[in-house]
Amino acid sequence: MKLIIQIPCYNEANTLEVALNDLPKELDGVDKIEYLIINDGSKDATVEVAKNWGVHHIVNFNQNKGLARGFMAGLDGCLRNGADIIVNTDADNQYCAEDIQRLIQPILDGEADMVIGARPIDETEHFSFLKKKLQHFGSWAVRKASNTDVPDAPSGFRAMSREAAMHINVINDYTYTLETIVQAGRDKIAVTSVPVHTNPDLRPSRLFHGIWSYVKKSIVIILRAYMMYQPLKCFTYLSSIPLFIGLGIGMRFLYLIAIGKGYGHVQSLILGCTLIIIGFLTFMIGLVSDLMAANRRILSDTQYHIRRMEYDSLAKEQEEETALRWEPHVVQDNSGTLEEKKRKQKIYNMC
Ligand SMILES: Nc1nc2c(ncn2[C@@H]2O[C@H](COP(=O)(O)OP(=O)(O)O)[C@@H](O)[C@H]2O)c(=O)[nH]1
Ligand SMILES: [Mg+2]
Repeated sequence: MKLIIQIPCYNEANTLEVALNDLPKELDGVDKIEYLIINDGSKDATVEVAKNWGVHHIVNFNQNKGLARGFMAGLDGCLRNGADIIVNTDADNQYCAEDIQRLIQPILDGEADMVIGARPIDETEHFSFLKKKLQHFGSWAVRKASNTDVPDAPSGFRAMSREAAMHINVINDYTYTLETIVQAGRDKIAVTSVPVHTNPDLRPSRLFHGIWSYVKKSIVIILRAYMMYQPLKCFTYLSSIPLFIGLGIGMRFLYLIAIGKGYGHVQSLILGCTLIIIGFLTFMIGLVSDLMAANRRILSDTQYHIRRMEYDSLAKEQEEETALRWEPHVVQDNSGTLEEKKRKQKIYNMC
């Protein structure tokens, strides 16, 4: 059983070493632990700190691409290198690394494929009152959208089985935390949560740029993810509003005609008809989106099988290679087709 602990980093030279020093060197039920950092175009000495510390893998972006893409690139690096379990934690040492055993236990026991570390949000001193409320609200919305019972959805401290990681796709650029839970819940991946501890704050959050930008981005991410998975339900709810108002106005018009007072109410007839048409078109968009969602399901199934074939053979190659040589190596950005990835894989082997 191989565990890879990944840490997304953007300008984390000051705190990364503290976070790395706290990581466990051995765990029950795990034969091998490796460490991977994702350097997302840092302008400081993040990579040097990671190299000097001796992390096994560095996924390197020359330019900042955002946490969500960094997270996905990290998963890619972990899967290539044969991780059976992947743990994600933060470079500012926010999460207590001693809880990693607790985090991976449900996966080792075969009870879950994704485990989210739930922080004691109300007891966290450096979270403002508003941030605490927003985190609770975000978690509630994610629970509704994902049909799971995750108490702390924005938590970045999480463990994933190899299988779950191969199913995950993040399409927004901001954060992976909310979307991955909606995806996992809707794809019927077993998601659970365990309580975890946090460490004192080493620096302020870089992702929380004020209430409104946080709320706006979170709402868009949750709605988008929900629409991807439940488009018919979503558009049916949306279409029902103009449809019922339009029908109400239309009935009133018919009633007025019936009692001989229809004259002079043509405007309400036009409004009623317009609302009914809008409602009908919205419902039709729901039907089309539902067909697209069916296609997306087939595509993601195909992607999963391709990933499985690719990652399993790459992981085997990596194992043979690292048996000959052990030193930190740089994984380049590997977006693109399977063939392109294989070409890049050669570059990666030579680094
Ligand atoms: N890849 C990547 N990671 C980032 C970026 N911004 C922040 N991070 C990392 O995401 C993690 C959480 O960021 P942090 O500022 O602590 O946000 P918090 O979770 O709100 O406390 C840290 O490990 C950061 O280094 C980014 O633009 N790209
Ligand atoms: Mg933090």
